[in-house]
Amino acid sequence: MRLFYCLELPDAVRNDLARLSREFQVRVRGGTWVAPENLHVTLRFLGEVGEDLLPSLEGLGQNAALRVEPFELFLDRFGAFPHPGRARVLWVGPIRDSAPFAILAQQVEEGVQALGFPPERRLAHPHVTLARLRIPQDLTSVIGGAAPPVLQARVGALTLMQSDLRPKGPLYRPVARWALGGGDRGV
Ligand code: 3AM
Repeated sequence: MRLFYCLELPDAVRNDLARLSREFQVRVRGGTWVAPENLHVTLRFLGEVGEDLLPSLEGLGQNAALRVEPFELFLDRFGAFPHPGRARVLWVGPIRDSAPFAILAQQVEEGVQALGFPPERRLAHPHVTLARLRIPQDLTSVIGGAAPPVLQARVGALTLMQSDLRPKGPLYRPVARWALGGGDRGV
């Protein structure tokens, strides 16, 4: 199974992001746009994983989720990876660093490395991918010309998500979900 840890977003925030995405779709050609129901914040991509690892991955998620209380993630800037001048990924994210996000990401990273996953070299950067561009584009003026987003998402849980790749786009299904700071939200 293909898995990743992520933060799910409230419906209202996904709806707002979907509207912003549609505005960009008019101006940016050649992108693969993330479906509104799939908009999320990735913490750690795991890739293809054997089912035998699930209990360990679930224990890890539970432990990590206990380390932080529910928090507000601001989504107040547009950006691009690797950079706007040569964009491959268009995203929305916070202007300021998010300490709870960084703690969660670090907990998960340490946990997966302890399970034998190779280290993720890049620091996890909180973002919601809106689009991926097969051919890199200069989005400097598109991003610079857009009114900054003013969104805020209440993050109450950590999710282990399964991704099934299909020709019409991935299908995401939560495998497990843990309330931040404890409690039980189930799936
Ligand atoms: O939320 P984003 O878009 O940053 O790009 C994929 C997405 O991240 C990423 O995992 C998230 C859920 O699919 N992803 C997909 N394949 C990947 C890979 N081989 C990958 N990240 C790293 N390596």
